[in-house]
Amino acid sequence: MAPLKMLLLATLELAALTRAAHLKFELDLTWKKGAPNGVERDMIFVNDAFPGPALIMDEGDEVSIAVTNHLPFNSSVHFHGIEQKGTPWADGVSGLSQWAILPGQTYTYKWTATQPGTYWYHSHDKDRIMDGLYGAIQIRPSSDRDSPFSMISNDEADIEAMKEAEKNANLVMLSDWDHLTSDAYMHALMETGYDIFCSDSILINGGGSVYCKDPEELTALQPPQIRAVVTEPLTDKGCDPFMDVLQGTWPHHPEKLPGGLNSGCIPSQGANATFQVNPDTKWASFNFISAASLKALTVSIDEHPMYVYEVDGHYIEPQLAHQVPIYSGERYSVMVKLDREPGVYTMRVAGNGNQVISGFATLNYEGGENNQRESVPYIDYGGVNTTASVIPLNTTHLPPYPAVLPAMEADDFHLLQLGRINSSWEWTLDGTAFLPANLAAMEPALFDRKAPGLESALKIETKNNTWVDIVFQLVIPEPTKLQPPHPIHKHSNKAFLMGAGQGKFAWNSLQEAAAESPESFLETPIYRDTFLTSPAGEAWIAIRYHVVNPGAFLLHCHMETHLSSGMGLVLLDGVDAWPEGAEHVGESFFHS
Ligand SMILES: *[C@@H]1O[C@H](CO)[C@@H](O)[C@H](O)[C@H]1NC(C)=O
Ligand SMILES: *[C@@H]1O[C@H](CO)[C@@H](O)[C@H](O)[C@H]1NC(C)=O
Ligand SMILES: *[C@@H]1O[C@H](CO)[C@@H](O)[C@H](O)[C@H]1NC(C)=O
Ligand SMILES: *[C@@H]1O[C@H](CO)[C@@H](O)[C@H](O)[C@H]1NC(C)=O
Ligand SMILES: *[C@@H]1O[C@H](CO)[C@@H](O)[C@H](O)[C@H]1NC(C)=O
Ligand SMILES: *[C@@H]1O[C@H](CO)[C@@H](O)[C@H](O)[C@H]1NC(C)=O
Ligand SMILES: [Cu+2]
Repeated sequence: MAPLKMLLLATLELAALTRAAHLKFELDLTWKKGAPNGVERDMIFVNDAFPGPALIMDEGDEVSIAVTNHLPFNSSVHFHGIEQKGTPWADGVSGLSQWAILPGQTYTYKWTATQPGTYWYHSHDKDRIMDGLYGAIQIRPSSDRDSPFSMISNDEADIEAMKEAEKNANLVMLSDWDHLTSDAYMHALMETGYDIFCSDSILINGGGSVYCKDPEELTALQPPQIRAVVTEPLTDKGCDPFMDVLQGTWPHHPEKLPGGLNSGCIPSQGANATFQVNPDTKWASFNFISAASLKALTVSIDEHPMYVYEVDGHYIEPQLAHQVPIYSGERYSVMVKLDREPGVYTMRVAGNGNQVISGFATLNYEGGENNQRESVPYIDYGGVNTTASVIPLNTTHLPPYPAVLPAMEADDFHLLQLGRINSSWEWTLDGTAFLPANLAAMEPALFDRKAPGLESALKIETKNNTWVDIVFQLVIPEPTKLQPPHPIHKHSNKAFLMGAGQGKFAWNSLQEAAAESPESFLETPIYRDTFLTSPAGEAWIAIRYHVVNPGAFLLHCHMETHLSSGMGLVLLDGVDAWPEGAEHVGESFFHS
């Protein structure tokens, strides 16, 4: 056997060496019936799969991805976290980087896999992520990249095993799932006036179930800090009751609430995803991607500590944790040692604060199928640690590896006021101006950044090769006590989280703030593409980014209902170096 295996390996390596740097993918979008959690509904499939197929490539590859829209509505596909340097036509936001792809049309996205790591693709039209349009992207690092695995173990064999595990990573798409289509879900918000954020299931790689439990039991599982505000019992779906502290005092129409949406749980069963691992490989990598539309999540794998080594597609100095919080759009890749007795271990993905709910998958050791022992959880059904020795990931300590630093000072400063506007469910990034509701039907801003449709939009214009600071200030009017943490996603290149603080940001620049309130600033800024605002009352976070890629990009909350209701703005980046003739280039990617 051995010589054969070696031969096979040799052939594979040769294949890798001679492999074309151009990769072609085709994604075919269709609208069909499916039942990921046992309940049938209309949903989106990509190449007949849900989630869509993973796009796996190597650093440096040039990829072309032909998306054919067989859906009964407009669409586009965004490649989340891909910097699109020099390819602003391929960012996939209709109204900004391209015309929408009409039913029957094909648009070919072309970009270069410049940065290794874990990314994903998803719909960027209305809130169609809720209908299932998403899939993973993995860009495997080139062999000369310095990896941080020697900070996990100094044993050469271990480091080699981790590199192999990274290459053959288990891509884990986490999502929340609803029995209503995205249109029906949004309609329920508009009709009732409520901010509804209740899901039927948590799915792991598209598999899950509806679990119903006694409301009393669910209420007891709610994290204590949330319980302090949400004093009434949860519903039988583990969802928050409609209280003024959460919803404010705008007009509401409870009689228009669809049955089963916030309460009225009916159990159903789908499959649990399984991850087969071979303990001989010693290490396994799990690359978590949150495609959740509404839910904050926490992940853990029973009895398996995780070394978090990559955040939003960038290496960090590995951090040991037993549970990792993950918000919409974020990615965390973790290295796990396969040193437990062969058996079956549960992966748990629980709601983190805004619903008591869980989804499950299993880690199956080869040769452990007959082991009947139940694995011991680090977290319960509500996402709370089961013992005091459980280590949560410290999300303010994620040093990039190798170190990446922002400029010491920025050229430009923007302070945004985040909050609800006009109703419980409508959100804004700055208090007044909205992202135009008809964005997807507009002429792309990339083609004409002075287009009349953009006039009313909230936007930030920048010059190329400048550094820009943006502060996100939460505004919490009485009687509401909380805002959900907003995962703010920046398209194109990554940014730095510089600091965070309570109360009002009372300065005119980050330099000024850092001088007066140094404790609010991170010693090691965090380098990523999704930034979480604080859930704890009036508070702010500050980010800094380098403008390197002229084009029209979105900055927005990744909670689908928030983005749909207006929580986004347009970054017109590098207007002094704006691409010439963008329209002609853009049109060339379409074919019927
Ligand atoms: C999935 O895993 C959970 C937790 O272990 C279990 O309760 C449930 O029955 C499993 N579902 C299926 C279909 O096996
Ligand atoms: C969970 O962790 C917290 C903080 O470390 C600790 O105070 C608490 O007791 C833990 N919960 C349990 C059930 O041990
Ligand atoms: C988390 O990291 C920050 C930044 O390094 C540090 O100040 C803080 O003490 C850490 N928190 C915990 C609980 O370790
Ligand atoms: C809020 O509602 C008022 C009254 O209907 C309307 O004039 C205004 O445009 C709305 N604000 C936004 C930002 O949509
Ligand atoms: C679909 O896109 C076209 C062309 O961009 C636009 O005219 C139309 O209004 C869009 N349809 C919807 C329902 O948004
Ligand atoms: C924009 O600035 C970046 C950083 O200096 C530079 O690499 C890039 O070439 C510039 N782009 C254009 C189109 O000038
Ligand atoms: Cu939000």
